[in-house]
Amino acid sequence: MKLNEQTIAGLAELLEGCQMERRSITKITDQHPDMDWEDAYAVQDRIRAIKLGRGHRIAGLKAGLTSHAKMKQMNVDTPCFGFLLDSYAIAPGGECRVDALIHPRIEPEIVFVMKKALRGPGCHIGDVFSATEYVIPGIEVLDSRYTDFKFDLRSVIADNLSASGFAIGGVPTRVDAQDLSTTGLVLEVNGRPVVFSAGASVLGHPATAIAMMANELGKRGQEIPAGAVILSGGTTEAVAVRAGDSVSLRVHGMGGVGICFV
Ligand code: 0L1
Ligand code: MG
Repeated sequence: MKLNEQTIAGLAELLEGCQMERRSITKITDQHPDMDWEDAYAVQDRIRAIKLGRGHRIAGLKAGLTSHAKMKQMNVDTPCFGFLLDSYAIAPGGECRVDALIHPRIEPEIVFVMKKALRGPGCHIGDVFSATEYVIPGIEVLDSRYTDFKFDLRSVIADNLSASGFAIGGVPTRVDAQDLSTTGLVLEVNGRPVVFSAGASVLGHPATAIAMMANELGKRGQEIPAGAVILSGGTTEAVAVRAGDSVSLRVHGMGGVGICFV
């Protein structure tokens, strides 16, 4: 690690404050060019502690930057991992308030709900299959605390991967009921299909993202707990939304989920 405790705590307060006050900043590596991955996850861990201290609860985990479309859009080359809070959950068909956000974007995702804990290292896709209760469609709402979503990998890890909201819904489906790599996803905004993708856009198969997450957490002595809800990562680049937009995701064989921005 390159940063001291005090700097990590200060960065966590800064980013969390931006989220609370709906303001954006330039990426933190501009001021701290030496910070490394460990520092970035330490800032994220510190933000989680602040949120838990305020009475929020962890609702799940997220993998991010797991598709080449996303990596290209954000100019990064490695997936990364973060957490979801209970306050981020949006009921299927529910509303998401834009005035609480800086510059929201949405992503279509395949969500895994786990029945068994998973701990790396050495975790592979077969382990993910046997630990998964079901998969289900999900829409993630992103809201980077960095101006114009301009960040690098370390900065976005520290900012908990722009996490801000998620809705899951549709038909809970066995992970082996269909080939998730050839499963098609259609994201519509105001009834107009805007992005199309297949599960394979996430690292060849979305379960790969879950295995990578277990292995990455394992390096830090942590695991994916039984019961975890996990966003496996956007299958396409994210789409900007604004108040008045109604969005829906349909996933072949798994139904769909929709939300409105107000
Ligand atoms: O896949 C993701 O959830 C991406 C998270 C962070 C990058 C972004 O804000 O687009
Ligand atoms: Mg995502």
